[in-house]
Amino acid sequence: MTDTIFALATAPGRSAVAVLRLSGPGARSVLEAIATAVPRPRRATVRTLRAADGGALDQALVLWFPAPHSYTGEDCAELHVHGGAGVIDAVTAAVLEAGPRLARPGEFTRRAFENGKLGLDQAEAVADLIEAESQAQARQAVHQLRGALGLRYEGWRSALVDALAFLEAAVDFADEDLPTDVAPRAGGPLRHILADLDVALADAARGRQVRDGYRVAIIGAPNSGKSSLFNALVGRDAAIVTPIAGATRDVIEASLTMNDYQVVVADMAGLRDTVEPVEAEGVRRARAWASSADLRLWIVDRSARDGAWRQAAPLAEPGDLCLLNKADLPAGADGEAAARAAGALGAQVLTISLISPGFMSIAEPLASRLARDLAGSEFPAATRVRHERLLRDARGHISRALKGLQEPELAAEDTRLAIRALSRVTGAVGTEDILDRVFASFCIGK
Ligand SMILES: Nc1nc2c(ncn2[C@@H]2O[C@H](COP(=O)(O)OP(=O)(O)OP(=O)(O)O)[C@@H](O)[C@H]2O)c(=O)[nH]1
Ligand SMILES: [Mg+2]
Repeated sequence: MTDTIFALATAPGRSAVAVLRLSGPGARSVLEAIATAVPRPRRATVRTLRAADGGALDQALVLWFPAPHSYTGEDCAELHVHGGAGVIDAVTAAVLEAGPRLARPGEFTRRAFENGKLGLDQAEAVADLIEAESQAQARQAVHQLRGALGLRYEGWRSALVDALAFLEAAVDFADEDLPTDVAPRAGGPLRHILADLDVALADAARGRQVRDGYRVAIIGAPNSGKSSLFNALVGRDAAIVTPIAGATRDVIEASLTMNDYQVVVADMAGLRDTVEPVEAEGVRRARAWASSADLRLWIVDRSARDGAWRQAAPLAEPGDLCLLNKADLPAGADGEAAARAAGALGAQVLTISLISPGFMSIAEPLASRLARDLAGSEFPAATRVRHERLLRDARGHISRALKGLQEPELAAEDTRLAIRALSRVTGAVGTEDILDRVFASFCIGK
């Protein structure tokens, strides 16, 4: 028997309306205690909420969702009260007195999952939707919440079950006069799914880039203007800018929205060989962050002639943006040398100046780079590392099954393992520890 849980579902603080939620077998008796009677199902009804001593607490909108037609699948109620701390506290006290306990983070959605209202992928989408900062993140999460991701996995799963039927027939009726080519018939569907999974895996990185933010690293020699660029991008003096080389040591991250996408930009230490331990650690962290970033803005002091730009060259990748900065100063030899190296690598080269506003035109190339990398990625088959890992597992098993079709028993076992991996994405097969991990990231009241 489950207990009855209760939580504030809206953000704490002053607001026009606050929503309090209840779920569980005791929801009905709570409404009877504080709202006199239970309203008609799914009809917004105005009621005076009262404390146990009969004192009026608020004039509220009360909603009643009897099981199983509710978010959690249990008896649920919502109280839309005036959003002041005094009202919320008083109503909370009255509700708790009537029996329920406070909900843990994500507990409503966990109950919805356990009662078959949502797949695990959809429960994850609920959390993503609440966390979404950009519209692209929200679109991706809504699509997943509506079941699009689960449907794709279900399609693959059922095609695998078809393939498994051939393999099992070959095992079960090995001694009877079944056509000899029954196991190889599993090959067609298996190859088809394998190709689909390859496409999905290639797209998985983009799904994560939308969900977690597209990571942009600003790299370059000390004093080249990295912090100046960082401040210009984030629109405030977030990092210290000085003429002294080696000013920035820590990796400083900031999140911004660009063309509907969430972008995480990082300023970091200038790359150079140094024996100074703090700076050396900064350089190590900068290299690590930059090499796992989705894009690098490689900034070069075009007026310099000391060759310091070379330190960043090994980190640069095709498609990165190389920015020849300080175009307002007379050109040194470094600008041209760096431009040649970057061009040879397949990086795009732009000349800018961060102190003359007219030269600062990096927003446009950055936006088109984002569009190129992320467009069409809003509905990928994997939006979390968890999905990607399971896709990879399934792919491995299918490819083994394909190689071993002459031994249908082993191929059948591999196919079963692939089915299991895909079923884990929606939680059709799952273990407690995965559930605990997924729901731990939720906020209370959801
Ligand atoms: N003339 C000129 N100076 C610039 C330009 N961009 C940055 N600077 C100056 O160059 C100096 C270094 O700039 P920062 O942005 O601190 O450089 P950094 O790459 O972050 O330096 P470190 O953190 O030490 O690695 C500062 O004095 C800036 O004002 C530019 O386009 N033209
Ligand atoms: Mg700096």
